[in-house]
Amino acid sequence: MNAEAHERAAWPGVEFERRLRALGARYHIHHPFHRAMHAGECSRRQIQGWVANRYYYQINIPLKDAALLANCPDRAVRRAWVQRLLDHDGQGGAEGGIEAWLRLGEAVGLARGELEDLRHVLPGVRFAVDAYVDFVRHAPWQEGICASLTELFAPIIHQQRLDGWPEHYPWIDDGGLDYFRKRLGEARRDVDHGLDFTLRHFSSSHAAQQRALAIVQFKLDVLWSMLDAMQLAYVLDMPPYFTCAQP
Ligand code: AHQ
Repeated sequence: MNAEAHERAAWPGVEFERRLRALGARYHIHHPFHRAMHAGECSRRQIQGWVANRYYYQINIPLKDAALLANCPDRAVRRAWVQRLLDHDGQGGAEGGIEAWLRLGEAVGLARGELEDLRHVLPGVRFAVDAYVDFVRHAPWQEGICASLTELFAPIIHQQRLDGWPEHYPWIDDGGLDYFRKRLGEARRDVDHGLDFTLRHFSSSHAAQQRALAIVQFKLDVLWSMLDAMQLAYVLDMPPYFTCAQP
C-alpha cells in the first residue's frame, strides 16, 4: 500500500458501503455463462456441467467456514458463523445445502455419485475454489468474513434462477430449485452480519478500507474464474487438453 493511502482519512461509513456495493458491477451474474443461462440459451449439457462444477464450490463452503471458525477467538462471532456451516451440512431435520445441491444434480439428470466423485470438476474451477479456501485458512478471520461479501449480490442471482429456469428449462424438476429458494433468506441473513462486521472492523483507516475492497475483488475473481473454465469447456468446446493427443 503506498504512503498516500496510509495517510488519507478513512471514508465515511456510507461511502465505504457504497464502494463495497459498487463492486457488484463485476459480480458473476454479468459473466457470459450466467447471461446465457438467464436467457435460456444453455444446453442440458451446459447446465449439467455448471451444476457438477458448482458442487465442488458448495462442498468447500463449510470447509471454508470451519477454517474461519478455527481462526476466530471471538465466541459471539463463532456462534453467528457456525450457522453458515450448518446451513450447508444440515442439522437435525434440515437436510442442508449440500444435500439440496445433490437433489439439483438429480433434477438436471446427474447421478449423485457423479457429483460426489468430482469426475466433472474442471482444473480451473478446482484452483479457484481451493484458492478461496486457502485464503480463508491463512488470512485473519476478519478478512474471511469480508471475503463472503460477494453474497451482497447473491439474492438477485438466486431469484433470477427461480424466475427463469421453470420457463427456460422445463425439463428440470422444480424440487431441484429448492437450493436457490433456501439461499434467498440465508444469504440476506449472512450479508446483514458480514456487512455490519466489515463496515465496523475495516473502517479503522483508509488502508483497511482499501484492503476490504481488495478482498472482495479477490472473491469476485474466484467466482468469475470458475465460470471462465466452464465457458471454455462447455460453450467454446475447448475443454482442458482438447488440443493434445490422448495419452
Ligand atoms: O450458495 C452460495 C453460498 O452458500 C455462498 C456462501 C458465500 C461465501 O461464504 O462466500 N458465497 C456464496 C455464494 C453462493 N452461491 C453463488 C451463486 O452464484 O449461486 C454465489 C456465492 C457468492 O455470491 O459468494
